[in-house]
Amino acid sequence: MNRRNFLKGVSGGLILGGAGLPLPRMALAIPVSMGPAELPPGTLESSLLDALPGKKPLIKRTFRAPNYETPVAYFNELYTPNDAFFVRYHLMNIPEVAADTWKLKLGGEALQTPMELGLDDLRRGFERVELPALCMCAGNRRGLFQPHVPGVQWGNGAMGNARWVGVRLRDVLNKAGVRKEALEVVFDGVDSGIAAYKTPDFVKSLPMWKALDENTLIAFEMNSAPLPHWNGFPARLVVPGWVGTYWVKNLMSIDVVAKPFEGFWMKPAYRIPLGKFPNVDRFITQETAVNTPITDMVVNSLITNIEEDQRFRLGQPVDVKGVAWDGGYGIRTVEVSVDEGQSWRPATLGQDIGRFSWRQWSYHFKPARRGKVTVMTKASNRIGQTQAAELILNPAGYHHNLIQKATIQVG
Ligand SMILES: Nc1nc2c(c(=O)[nH]1)N[C@H]1C(S)=C(S)[C@@H](COP(=O)(O)O)O[C@H]1N2
Ligand SMILES: [Mo]
Repeated sequence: MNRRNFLKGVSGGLILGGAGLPLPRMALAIPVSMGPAELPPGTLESSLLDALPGKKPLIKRTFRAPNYETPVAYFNELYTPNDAFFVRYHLMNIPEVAADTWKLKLGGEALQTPMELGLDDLRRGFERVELPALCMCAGNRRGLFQPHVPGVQWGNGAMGNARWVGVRLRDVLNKAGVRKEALEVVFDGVDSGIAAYKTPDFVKSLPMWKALDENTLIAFEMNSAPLPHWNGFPARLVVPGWVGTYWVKNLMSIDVVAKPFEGFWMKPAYRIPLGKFPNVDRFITQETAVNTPITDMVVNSLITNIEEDQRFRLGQPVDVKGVAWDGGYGIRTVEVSVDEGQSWRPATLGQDIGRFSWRQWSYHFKPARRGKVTVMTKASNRIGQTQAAELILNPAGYHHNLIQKATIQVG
């Protein structure tokens, strides 16, 4: 947000954090940004801080279906608190699941033994696996695409990092037996559409290789607590490295099938044009001549502790903090420029807690002159990919990974 939005924001784009709002400590007394100023006209004004049951106030982008993003100040913590974790649904009817009667149905023509598993069967019958991983919506920062594209006008907060606990999908599938003709695994949650809106049911599929990857989990805990209802209670899929759309929540059924699954949310939704992105993880059974399902996240970074146009005194050190992530190769470097991109210096990386988690970083400098200083950040991963200098346009506004910028005022 720029200075103008900051001032007018008290009645529009900004809400002042205060005693009444349980925001993170670092956000108290400072304004909570409702998103970058570049969001389409009206987006900031129509977004509110609002709490779903059991959640802290989050930035409400839409209510029907519930789409709430996490204020960026929370991303200064390594793990995003469950009650501040973003919420993304496509459908309006999201019934609460009773843990004791819930059953996960396993079936499909390419599964040997159809079965139903309760929560205790999952907990007791399989090895428990813990994995830190970032869940990010493919459309995170969609609102920053120029020209604007339709869809939820997300700012920076459609993501969160958590420690997931569950069992390997592979172990569960192997118990039921996977036939050799198996091509994809199909996942459905309990949520459904409302007839009048005619939104197709949210059903997703994975290629066998990703479903059988040792890191793909059926998770029932996040950050040492049961999943919140809004994040998939009692169990959800965790598909590390891949965008959030595959992380099906409130799981109800898993089907192993012998044909490519043709549901609306696989085709035409969640597709990227072929050849535009360095699409590393292929989903061959779903590819067409022109497009392919979006799969792994692209390398990216975010500055988390600087408010746009924040003031610093000359001589006062500036500590820039942020996070960086990719599709699971791991972050190799984060570089920072404070001279409009002429020179770049490495940031200090935080602890490596696994290649599917985001990586914290920090950068310390003393501005040498008064006036406006732009801090730019650029992450690179271990296979040499780096952030985009120019946005790669695509119809649905996915994979926004522009080099990041935050402007400070040195006086
Ligand atoms: N059942 C169900 N699962 C779902 C969705 C949904 O609409 N219904 N949306 C997906 C999308 S697009 C994203 S980005 C993630 C978001 O996870 P979160 O709401 O826990 O943050 O959930 C995924 N799982
Ligand atoms: Mo998403």
